[in-house]
Amino acid sequence: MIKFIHAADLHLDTPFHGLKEISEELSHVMQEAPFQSFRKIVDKAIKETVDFVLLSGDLYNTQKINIKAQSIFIHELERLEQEKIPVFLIRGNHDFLTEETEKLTLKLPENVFRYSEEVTSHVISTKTGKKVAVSAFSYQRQWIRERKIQDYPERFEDVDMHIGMLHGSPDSINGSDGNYAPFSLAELKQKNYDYWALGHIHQRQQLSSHPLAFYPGNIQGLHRNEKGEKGFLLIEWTNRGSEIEFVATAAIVWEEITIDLATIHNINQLIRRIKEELIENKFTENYLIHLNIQVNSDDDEKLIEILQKDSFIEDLTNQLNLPNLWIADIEIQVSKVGEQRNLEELYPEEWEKAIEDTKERIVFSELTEGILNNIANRYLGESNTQEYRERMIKKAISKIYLK
Ligand SMILES: [Mn+2]
Repeated sequence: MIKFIHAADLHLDTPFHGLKEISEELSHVMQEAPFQSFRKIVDKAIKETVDFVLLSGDLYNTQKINIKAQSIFIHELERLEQEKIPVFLIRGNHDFLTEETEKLTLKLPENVFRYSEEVTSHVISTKTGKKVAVSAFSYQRQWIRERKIQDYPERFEDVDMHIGMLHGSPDSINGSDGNYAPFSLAELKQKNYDYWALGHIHQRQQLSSHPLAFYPGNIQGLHRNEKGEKGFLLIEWTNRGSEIEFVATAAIVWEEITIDLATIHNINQLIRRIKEELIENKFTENYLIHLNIQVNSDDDEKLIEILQKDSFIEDLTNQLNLPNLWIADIEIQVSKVGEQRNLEELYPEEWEKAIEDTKERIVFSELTEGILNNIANRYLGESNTQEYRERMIKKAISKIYLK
């Protein structure tokens, strides 16, 4: 049996700038969160006495060198070195290494195999004498449009297990946007490897069962679109079958709740309702909550006004009084507009067309230039996707009705 850990997308030095506006404490907690998650991965590697650890790219959030982040990361790798656990790592599109940044990169401990931009293979022997080959490459620039998959050698015949590490996205998920070392399932299959340790896509998923190919997802949710448990995969592999276990390590989990204001008549009821919802879902400790509030134009105006105040998040957090639970933001969604004659009814075709036009990336970008794009990137690390544009348009429509 060969036992190993597969993690990816550590994004250790993510800045979480905008969170300072919510709370200093939260900003600090979030900055520490990816490191804490990685520490737990190392703890588990040692506890389980794994044969090796695979880190499939985006170890850091940017290619800018952050000495402190490097030092903490290396300190953890040294703990693995003391236990004689080898580490295989690659750089991804976020933390690609150039000749320039290489000069400022701290030396990694002896147990670490770091890959260069050429696909190369390292072979090790595990404690029980099993031979394992690991083939991989690192990014040296942000975008890799070549099909690097074609440079991977075919499965070595003289090893017990052959693993491919690849930071990239498959054609099936990627569509036409092949900027991240695109590959197809057929290409993976052709290599005849035993396991593909993928990285880049932050949503945990199994891409294939023959060969085994997994994205473990990132180790800490970075924004509200990265909800739920985050962590790594622990694999016990034999050539007859494998056990693959997901282990949650994220220090803070992003979640979302929705409250309907229709049955709520005062602030105390609202706070109680939110608290109940959090407790019911067990979102009580180490959670960062995105709160949706559905309102109707008939709902109490004063209550809606309070919800829109910047200070409300802080007041609410204090009132909830749950340890290590933060409300990240409040989104007011207008579900009905009551009796009021609205634009949508008065000019249905124009309304429809305006919304459709606005959904287009270019129109949206022009309209929101310097406002939404900046805020979104700085605040939540969001990018200008279809989903994001639709959400922002919905939010803007709510604002019209709420005045
Ligand atoms: Mn990533």
